[in-house]
Amino acid sequence: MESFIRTLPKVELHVHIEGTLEPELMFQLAQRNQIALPYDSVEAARKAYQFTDLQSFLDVYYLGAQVLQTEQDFYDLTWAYLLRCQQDHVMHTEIFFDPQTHTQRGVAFQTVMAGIIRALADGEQKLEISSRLILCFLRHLSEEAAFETLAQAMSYQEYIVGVGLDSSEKGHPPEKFRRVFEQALHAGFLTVAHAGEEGPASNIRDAISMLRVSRIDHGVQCSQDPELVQELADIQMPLTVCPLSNIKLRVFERMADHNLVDLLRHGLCVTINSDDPAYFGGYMTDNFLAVAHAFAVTKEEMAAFSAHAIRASFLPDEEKAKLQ
Ligand code: ES4
Ligand code: ZN
Repeated sequence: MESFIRTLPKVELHVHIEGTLEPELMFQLAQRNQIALPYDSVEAARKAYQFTDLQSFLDVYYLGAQVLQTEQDFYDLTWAYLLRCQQDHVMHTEIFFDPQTHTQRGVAFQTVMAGIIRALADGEQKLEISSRLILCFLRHLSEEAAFETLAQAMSYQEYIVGVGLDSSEKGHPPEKFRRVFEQALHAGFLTVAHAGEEGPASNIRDAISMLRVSRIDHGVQCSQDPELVQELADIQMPLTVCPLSNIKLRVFERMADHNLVDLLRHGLCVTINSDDPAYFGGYMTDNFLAVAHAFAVTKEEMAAFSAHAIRASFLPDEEKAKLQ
């Protein structure tokens, strides 16, 4: 099983590029940009990555992102992630980025885009890894701020396939961004949203009905609402589940308590993803292995997670066919 998982061709649909910032690169960039970090060493940073819930993680994640200043920083960040994709047999990846985390600090939208896009182009050329970019609005910020960010994205439609919603779920329901998503959909962006990570199952229903999402990010709280689980199976709404993330943020106490295998066996389009691998202790292969270790799953079931990800990706059908 272990070697089967290592070489299994994978597709990642839920990774925040800022969440791939390893402490080693964080220290390198802090030095390059003359930015002080609240950690004495790489080891101290890793030791500080102990979270009790989503917010306790987000505080650390936004702090780390401050070292990202120049186009080259965003290139280095993205390139390092793509090299990890190569190791993990990730053939295609759909990457979230949080422009507001950077524009709020005075880093230009253009700087963020240019660095990421250049690395993704190199990834296609040199590593044969295909990719798409999804812009996430920070849901703890205002609707107005999201509209401003969407306006900036309009000149990059060639490079941004969709928009999403991340950051603090509690107190910031999908409804808050209904009008922003309407405008994004009208402009031709696909939509996704983090929903039912630590927020209620109703957020999943509302993301589908109000934000017209093509996928639900996380979605594991659907189990609170058995009728919703059946509907998700009926409409084959993809869930981008992040097993190690859910353990680190205490959505589930132990991997054996996770519901992704139950949901898979119930016929849902479940996928496995890494979320913020530098903070949660593992990339794609680590997430697949953690699931296989905790459950009596077959190789066919593990392969189904990959098949679902191909189907749920935003690639055109011809490109999907090549991955199968
Ligand atoms: C995130 Cl795990 C998670 N949830 C919500 N927003 C996020 N941004 C980065 N990681
Ligand atoms: Zn996420």
